[in-house]
Amino acid sequence: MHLPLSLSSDVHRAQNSAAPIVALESTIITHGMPYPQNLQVARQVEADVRAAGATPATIAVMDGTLHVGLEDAQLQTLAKAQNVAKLSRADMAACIATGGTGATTVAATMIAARLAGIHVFATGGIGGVHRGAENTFDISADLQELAQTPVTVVGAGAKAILDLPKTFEVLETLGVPVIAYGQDTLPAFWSATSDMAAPLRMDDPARIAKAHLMRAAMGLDGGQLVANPIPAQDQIPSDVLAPIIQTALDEAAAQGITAKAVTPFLLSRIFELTKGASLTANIALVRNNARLASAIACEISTLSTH
Ligand code: PSU
Ligand code: MN
Repeated sequence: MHLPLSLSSDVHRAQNSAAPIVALESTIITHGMPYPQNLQVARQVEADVRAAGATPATIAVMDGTLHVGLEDAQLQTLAKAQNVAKLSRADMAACIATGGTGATTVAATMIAARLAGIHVFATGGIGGVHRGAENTFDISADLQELAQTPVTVVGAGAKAILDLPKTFEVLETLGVPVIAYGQDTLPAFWSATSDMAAPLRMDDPARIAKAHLMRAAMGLDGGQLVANPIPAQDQIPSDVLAPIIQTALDEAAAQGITAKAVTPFLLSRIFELTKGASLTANIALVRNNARLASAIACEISTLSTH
């Protein structure tokens, strides 16, 4: 079976010259942020990657084709679209096979990045173990993907709507390296720090690049999670957010929100309850992650060609 995979002209050019490429996801555009900020952020993050010396490859399925690198018109279509599918490992192939359109989550973006030979991917924060997972069993497929697909994912840790200690326990069980960038504690998405000690710490993109390549040299499956703290001036302290997250969680439970709808519901309620402050912080952290991912991608391409 032939896979309809389309590279943008920029990504194609970068691939041919072994230049650094950074994968970007599209669920954050369709399900993570409201229009029109989602479109502005998608364009801004691509510009941040270029300014840092790498080529951006935003990934999505459109009309049955897996796109690695989107043209601006395609970004606009996605940003404005209603009811776009949110694709993960389970439903990505079915969407492509049936000619559908869908945005890629962290898991699906990692799969596409691997197919296109891209080593590094920037997002906001990965999915993980939801609070109350002992009853709902709601654990993001992002975690299993990190255990099996060799892509280094740069995020501000996992989203703080989750049960963060359980999320990091599962990553440890799955053998996923979690590397805090520049600090000893794990970041907590909208907040730069937490009381959780980081399993690994690195202060330099070149080291992260070497660790990525060493895993490949050892034949280890799976990727790395780089937990990059939001810049201190952009963060929202966790004690300010805690009651707001709790309100959003209570509303989700009362309204019977389940499965894929949980994360988008919580993010949009927290946006409303913080009067937009959560979105401002989310934008700052995504841009920060795109810059670090670009630096890592540049180091990987230097190390690979010498
Ligand atoms: N980072 C953000 N906002 C988002 C996401 C990441 O700043 O909306 C998305 C990613 O696509 C991630 C998904 O894979 O949230 C997690 O969804 P779930 O909890 O349903 O697995
Ligand atoms: Mn889920």
